[in-house]
Amino acid sequence: MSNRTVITFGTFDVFHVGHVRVLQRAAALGDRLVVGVSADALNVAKKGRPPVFNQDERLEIISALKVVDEVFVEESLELKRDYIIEHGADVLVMGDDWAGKFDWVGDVCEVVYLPRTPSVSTTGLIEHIASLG
Ligand code: C2G
Repeated sequence: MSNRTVITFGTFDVFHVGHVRVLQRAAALGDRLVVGVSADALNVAKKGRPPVFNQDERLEIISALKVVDEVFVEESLELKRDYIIEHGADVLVMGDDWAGKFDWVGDVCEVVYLPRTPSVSTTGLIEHIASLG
């Protein structure tokens, strides 16, 4: 089908190659990629700490990528279905660290979980950088 819209979500803090690969693979599943970037407050609620880069900076980074067509702030995980409908998404893509967690939106769109890129994570990078002293 033409004009297939893909939507994905993430914090994308301390942007790395795992992030760019999941976005490229998500974009390849359709014609248009919309990205919900987690709000700073959502991050504090989920992970107990604010991101290194604030939401305006993370939105600026994600919107500069050529595979990304549109970005918005994700305020709550529970609003996922509303965001999907609002952006007319045909498929939700998430990394497989979320496998099964968003199957409940399967009534409004297809749900695909992609394998994570091994051996790279924001937490690992923060620890690595801190260890450099
Ligand atoms: N990712 C990946 N490989 C890695 C690290 C991350 O494929 N080595 C993917 C994740 O699976 C996710 C995306 O990159 O699909 C963004 O990762 P995070 O910033 O860690 O996203 P998260 O904080 O889990 O936020 O609504 C859900 C949340 O907004 C997801």
